[in-house]
Amino acid sequence: MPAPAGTKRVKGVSVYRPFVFGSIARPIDPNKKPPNLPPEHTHQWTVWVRGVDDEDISYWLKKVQFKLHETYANALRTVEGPPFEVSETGWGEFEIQIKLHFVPESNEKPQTLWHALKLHPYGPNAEQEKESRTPIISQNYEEVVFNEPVEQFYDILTGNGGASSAQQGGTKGKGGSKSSKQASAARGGAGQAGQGQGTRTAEIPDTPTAGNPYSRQTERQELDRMKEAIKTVEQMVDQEKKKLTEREKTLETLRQTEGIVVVKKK
Ligand code: SLL
Repeated sequence: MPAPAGTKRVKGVSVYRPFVFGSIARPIDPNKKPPNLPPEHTHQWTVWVRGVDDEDISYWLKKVQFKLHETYANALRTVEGPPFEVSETGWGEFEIQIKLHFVPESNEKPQTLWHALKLHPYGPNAEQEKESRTPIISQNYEEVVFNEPVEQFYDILTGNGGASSAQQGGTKGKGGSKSSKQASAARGGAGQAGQGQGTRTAEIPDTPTAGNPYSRQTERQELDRMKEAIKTVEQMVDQEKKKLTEREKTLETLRQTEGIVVVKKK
């Protein structure tokens, strides 16, 4: 029996789409505090889900639900279109539940992730940053993986193929004024060449094109950058190891010459 329309899956294919989620928080200047704000609210913050480099992701992401701490009125905030973000004020840090709802053509269940809202500086420059009221940004990169997407969603994801996807692409592009051709390229599509009756393919193009940063070339560059970064980290680890060995030597010498008793911390 043939699969019902809209449920036939593209076998053996996984499509990845990157995005970022995170938050920015700023302390409220007590001298400029709006009078209607509860006195205990010390920070203003925004939490978001967006495309890398603010790329439009509304062709696959339909709706985002942010579940705030129960101390907030109407803790469940539903954002029906981009920008997928919520701005609030408050006094405390907490975990925000983020539920991603995909476009209906995807036939996919929602996915949930968590973001730890950060209000206070952390790390080595925390004191300085507190002093200067530096905004606290906490952002994560993520990829959603669509395993064996249904055909019509695959077409939307890749900007590939027939009239149906061009039409869907056009209506999905809430984000702005992209022509359907641009919108389709911006999808990171496999088949810019395959306007019309292209065969379905998950091939990544060799070089990037306007609006489509995903290519073998960018992939190679990214790998090179990672290799460089690994080298640097290895060098740093080596240096730290050397320092440690030196310190242990010095300690040993001190122990022997001064008769110092070293108390080990538990
Ligand atoms: C804490 N576990 O104790 C956390 C909870 C909750 C923060 C933080 C609510 C603001 C409002 C607000 O800032 N909640 O009153 O609407 O730190």
